[in-house]
Amino acid sequence: GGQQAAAAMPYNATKAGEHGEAARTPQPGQTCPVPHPVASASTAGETTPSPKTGNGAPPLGVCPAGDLDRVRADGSEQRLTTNQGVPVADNQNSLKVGLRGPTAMEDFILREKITHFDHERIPERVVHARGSAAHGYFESYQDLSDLTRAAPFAAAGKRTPVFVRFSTVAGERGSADTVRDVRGFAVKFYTDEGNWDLVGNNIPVFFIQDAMKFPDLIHSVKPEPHNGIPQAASAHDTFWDFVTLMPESTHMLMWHLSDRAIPRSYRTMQGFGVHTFRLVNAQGASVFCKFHWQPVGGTHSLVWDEAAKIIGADPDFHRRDLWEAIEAGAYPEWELGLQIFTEEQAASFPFDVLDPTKIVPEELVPVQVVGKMTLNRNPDNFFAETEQVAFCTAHIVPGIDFTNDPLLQGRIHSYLDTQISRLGGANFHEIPINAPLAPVHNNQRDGMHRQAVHRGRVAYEPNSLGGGCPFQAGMAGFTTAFSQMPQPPEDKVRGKPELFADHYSQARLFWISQSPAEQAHIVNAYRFELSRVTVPAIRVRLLSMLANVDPILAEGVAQGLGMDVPPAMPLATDAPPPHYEPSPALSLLSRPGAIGAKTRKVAILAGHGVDADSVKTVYAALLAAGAVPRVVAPQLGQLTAADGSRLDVEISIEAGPGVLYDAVVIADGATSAAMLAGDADARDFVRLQYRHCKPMLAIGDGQQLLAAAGIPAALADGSPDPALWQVSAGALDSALAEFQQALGGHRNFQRETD
Ligand code: HDD
Repeated sequence: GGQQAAAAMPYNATKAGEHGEAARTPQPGQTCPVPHPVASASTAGETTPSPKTGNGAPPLGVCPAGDLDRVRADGSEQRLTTNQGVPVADNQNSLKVGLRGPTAMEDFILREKITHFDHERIPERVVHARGSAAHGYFESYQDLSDLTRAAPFAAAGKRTPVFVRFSTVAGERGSADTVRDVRGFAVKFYTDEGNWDLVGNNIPVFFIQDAMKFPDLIHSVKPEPHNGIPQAASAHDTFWDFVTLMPESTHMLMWHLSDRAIPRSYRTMQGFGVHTFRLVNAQGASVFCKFHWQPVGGTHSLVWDEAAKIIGADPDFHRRDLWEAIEAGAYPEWELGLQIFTEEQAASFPFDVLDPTKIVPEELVPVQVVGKMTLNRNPDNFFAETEQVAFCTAHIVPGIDFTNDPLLQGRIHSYLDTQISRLGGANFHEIPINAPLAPVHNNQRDGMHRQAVHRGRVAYEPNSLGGGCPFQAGMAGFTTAFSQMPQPPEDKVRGKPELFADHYSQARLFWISQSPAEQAHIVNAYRFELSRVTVPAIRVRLLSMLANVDPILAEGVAQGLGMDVPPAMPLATDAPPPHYEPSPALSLLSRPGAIGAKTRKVAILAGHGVDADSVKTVYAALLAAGAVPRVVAPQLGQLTAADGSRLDVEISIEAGPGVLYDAVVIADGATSAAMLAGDADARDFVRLQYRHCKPMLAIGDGQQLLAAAGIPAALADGSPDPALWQVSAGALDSALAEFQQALGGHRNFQRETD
């Protein structure tokens, strides 16, 4: 690896020695110098190798990495060996009986290598197969011991290591990132008192109310079993057949069809624990709690046309974004918010807090921010860490407890169980990424791939031969160990509480809380998804469901499908539905974020004859604002500017199309503008930037490209477009300041015509 090493070896000098008689007297193997780790590099540029892509591991940040040190392997300046540590002389040729003969059975080196390769794959996760993860830490803002004795909240400033995996749900491991889907948001806290996994999503509710229906839900959304189509999409018959027969999914569907399901970045999503949990303090007093992760960078999403095109342009869009932000030192951050309420308060709510298809509106119970999570280190190895990490909702620690939410209750079983088949046995907790930092001592023994070497005769309890150890931490109370909150017993029954039957009030709450642009996106998303459904009766059923949510919504979707709104689906309850006022917190636009232009990707379009000063001015200003500028041109190599100077092109338009950038600047220069105006890729670039409502700045002659691409100079009603700047070179400075300001707002939907 490494740029220098690659440059020093333009071809493989020992290749010739593998052939003919020379093969009987092999040359010494090649070695290459270890690349020098560059501390703050991004992987984006060709000239900026990252320590992650070289052999050397970077210096360790905060705590979590510490314990993986013992298992880190690094081959730099080492000789190649078999798995038994035997040095290997020739890694090119199998052992043959004569140069043209068959391969010898005794070639244990070949056989070991191939056998290992044959078994490299493990089963992918049955859901959430596609994901990406990073290390970091959670820092508590305050001492929360009055509410909970959970270790991460024990003191202000206390840091707990975390490993966080983001994922899509339906797609297979190799599917694209920007599909319409719920995103998983799973956090493993390595606390002083064992691992706590908060296995959440970026949407605070779920499709179903009871774990009994989970296999049905997933079977309906996964590729259809007869033909394996479609990949990573809910836009097909079986999904819509199922959910329209399950009216409890109405609320979740509103979120699923909103822009929440096509995030701009993992860094710009909220996360939610979904279920109501309990916090328990050292005295055994308990309150209910909902967990919220709030991105410091604000909540930003893609638009559907863009998301669909990114699937082709960069299927790793979210994975790359997370990786590059961390490599560049722009560490993603989320604040942890809690909604705390008592059992008595919960009893007064117009919904059941055990129902995972309901939120607790923030107007009813405000979110109190209690700490911040920072992701500051990429994994060293995708398989060892991201793939092998095992999250389990059953992993809670003293101070946190479950509630009787029937979806959560089923999950407590599922996650532990699924790891046994996915990771090949009951000892998956010993895989380094899963091992707690807290010590583990019990009498569980043996099993596949056991790593620990347990000492002594005693593997049972009670014992006297081991002095009674490991001893029970104490049944006396809540202070020394995990104890369940006592719950009064009830009769066994298969059924649901009465309030679970209200399927529409909160779906309506979500709808009336959205901005007009967000509402339009929801209508369009229903139109798209149901247009992909082939059975007309399913469309009718969906419309009869939406008729219970809101007439404008139902009418909009019906129009999009060329249908009339049918009579509303019968309700499951006679009880009058609760009334909710709009909740502004439910709109993505309510959380613009505090990072402004930081980490926004901005293309500077240029061709030969460009005005070098305009490029340099914009580049420097964007860098200073923390944005990520890239010189994008019709072809790689160098541009000859109007003043004869030369500029490096960072990526070609073909390889870096418009959907991959948050904004565009078109540089000044008559020849450059003419070159871009004549280039179909360049015209598409700005058309899509325009269509997707992104900030655009054209300097001087650069405006010619906008004209060639047919970009309107004003909005449809004749008013000026607030996200489009067409300026002379002289007016650049003030326009640039406004443009940078607009980067923080991400998009201007006033322009939208979809
Ligand atoms: Fe689940 C994985 C989140 C309901 C069964 N789930 C999984 C992951 C996330 C969630 C984030 C991926 C973890 C990772 O990155 O490795 N799941 C949720 C949320 C749910 C939910 C927020 C509802 C509130 N899940 C749910 C139910 C069941 C499962 C009701 C089963 C009864 N989920 C699983 C699983 C998975 C999983 C089969 C697949 C891979 C894994 O666990 O490790 O156990």
